[in-house]
Amino acid sequence: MPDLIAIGEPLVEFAAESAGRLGDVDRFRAGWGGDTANFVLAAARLGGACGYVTRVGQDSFGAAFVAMLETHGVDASRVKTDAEHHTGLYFVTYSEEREHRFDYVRRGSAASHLSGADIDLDYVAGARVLHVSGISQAISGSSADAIRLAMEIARKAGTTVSYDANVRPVLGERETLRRNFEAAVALADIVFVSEDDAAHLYGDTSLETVLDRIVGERPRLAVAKLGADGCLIRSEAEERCRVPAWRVDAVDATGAGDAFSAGFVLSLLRDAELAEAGRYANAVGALTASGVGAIAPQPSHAEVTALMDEQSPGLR
Ligand code: KDG
Repeated sequence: MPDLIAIGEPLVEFAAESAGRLGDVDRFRAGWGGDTANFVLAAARLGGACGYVTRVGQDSFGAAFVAMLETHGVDASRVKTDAEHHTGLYFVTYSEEREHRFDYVRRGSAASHLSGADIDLDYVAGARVLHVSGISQAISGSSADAIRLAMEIARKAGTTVSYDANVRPVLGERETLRRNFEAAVALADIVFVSEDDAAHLYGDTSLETVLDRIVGERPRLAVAKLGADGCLIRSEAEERCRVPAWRVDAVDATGAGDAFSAGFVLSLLRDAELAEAGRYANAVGALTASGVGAIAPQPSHAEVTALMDEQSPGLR
């Protein structure tokens, strides 16, 4: 049984190799993305025992995705192949100012047909951590139901529930995304948000207040991912901890937040203190942002500790 499982949608990724709009760029690097897939692969690369739950199409993409999971040691026994629907994909382009844009081909995808029937209760209950996200909820009503079921099972079984808001405005109305977020917060133990997530859901409300409100509900931890500014952790013990970022040359932030969350959760599983988990997660996110694509640049545990030792000897 894996320690850590995630549920959601994997995507074939085409990441632009130069700045420009879709249509102007002529070279794309093919890879993999999908926020929960990014999470689970990052955790596996860092040494975690992981499993993934999803539906892929009965197409070359689906078969290649399963093979890729297996190559990385991720349990794919709960990945179903759907003969009727395709595996989703997306293009990543960016402007000269490094503003990223995602264009998806995912409507009606195999993963958007996830439902409660795809959730193996014992698999969820047997894991130490379940990780899901706002994207997993937003891709369809049946997927949102499946996520809710999995979170409820995890909660009853004492499996830690990790939830990343990952708000994608293109996937739904603000009200629906906020409802999904609040439903998940009521069932989660650890909640991750970015500044953009918080701003889209709660407008001008300060990030500190958003974190306080989250911890005022059920979660014992709320973590704001601040990219080049590191992270801010709020615990139920009313402790606030700001952890600065490591210095790297960032090239492409796609998936860096998902890898951050994986590093944070894995670090806690390894009994790290909060600040230590924040430092480790910042290093995982920073190294992921140093290469093109969501999954290809994800670091190993040794690469993460090497960065930490190089920039702050003796302090992990
Ligand atoms: O966090 C990165 C993800 O957003 C990216 O890999 C694609 O899952 C994706 C999505 O739905 O945006």
